[in-house]
Amino acid sequence: MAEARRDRSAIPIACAGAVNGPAPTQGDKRPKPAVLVGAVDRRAFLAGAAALAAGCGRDQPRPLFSSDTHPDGYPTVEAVKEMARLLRARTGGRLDVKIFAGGQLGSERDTLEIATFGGLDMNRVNLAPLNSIEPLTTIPSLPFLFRSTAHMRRALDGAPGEAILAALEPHGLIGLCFYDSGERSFYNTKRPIHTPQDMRGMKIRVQNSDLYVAMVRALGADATPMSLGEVYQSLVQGVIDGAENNWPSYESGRHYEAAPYYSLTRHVMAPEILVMSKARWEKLSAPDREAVRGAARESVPFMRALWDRRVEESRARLLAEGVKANEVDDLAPFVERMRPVWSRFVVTDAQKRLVRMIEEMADDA
Ligand code: GTR
Repeated sequence: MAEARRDRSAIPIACAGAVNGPAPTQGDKRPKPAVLVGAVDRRAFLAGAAALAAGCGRDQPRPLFSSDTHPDGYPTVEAVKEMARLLRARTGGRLDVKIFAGGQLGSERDTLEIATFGGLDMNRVNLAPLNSIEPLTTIPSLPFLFRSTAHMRRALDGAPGEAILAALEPHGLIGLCFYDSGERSFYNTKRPIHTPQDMRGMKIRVQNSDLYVAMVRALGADATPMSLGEVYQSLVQGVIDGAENNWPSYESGRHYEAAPYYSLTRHVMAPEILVMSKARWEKLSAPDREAVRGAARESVPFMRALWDRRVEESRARLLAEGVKANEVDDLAPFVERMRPVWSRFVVTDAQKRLVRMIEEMADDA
């Protein structure tokens, strides 16, 4: 965060297509060590953008710069590529998106802050780092809220989703669409988890969100917030004992190599979100805004199909690699301990309304 703050004054609105930012490594499915690479690339990105911003002609086409913590090939990155394809088709190639994948521009929290101030055009993040910015984003992150994937999709495609996207605008962000992130479960280096007692005293990495800290503490474990790019090393070095994520991220970050016990608690189904900086949005004409929003929304079914396939592929591959996955026969003790965090994080009337709306929705999509 401190780094993002320092950089802020130097961050221009990204402009023109010729910024020589670092190209995502094609075909490299492994995440880059975001902490090390990110710092260097971010400087290069900002320096390049600053140099070009000065000489950028008004009608010169300029791609929207978009960040993603995941590497090329991951469903979220492929979804934004699809969005870019639709956008190009709709605007005769005038509008395009350049994706900086693999956490090249920094952690989700840092890049969100940069987007908020207009230094980055678009960002694909999980809802977690938005929890401290907008309370409504906390709702889909609540443990054991969604009853099924269909229920989650229905809520996000409907009025609750619209309310969350709209709530971001006062924070300098335009919510474009939600992408799937599946079910998150705990994994660790030590043993299978069947009951909360199995997690006692374990150091569990969480995303930068007070809600996630509270969830893990409620289970009797120690919560350690850190960015995704730091998790692999921290597991290897024993700084943490475990973390929680969906199958594709557990695979893609190679966390399974160090933490082979994956226990299917399925405690959270918080989605991903694609946001745009309001500063950049306001520079678009009304038809261009429509094209951007339309392309983002139309990339959602594409992403979901990709996601469903990827979850199955990741699961099958990791089981074949020897990951020790276990079902949790009795989830009740997890629900009992984690559910009380709702009352701490659902405090405003708008949040309560949203919870009610989601709970009353049917499961079928
Ligand atoms: C992934 C998600 C990322 C990030 C990551 C994490 O599932 O796609 O956006 O939130 O989890 O745990 O940091």
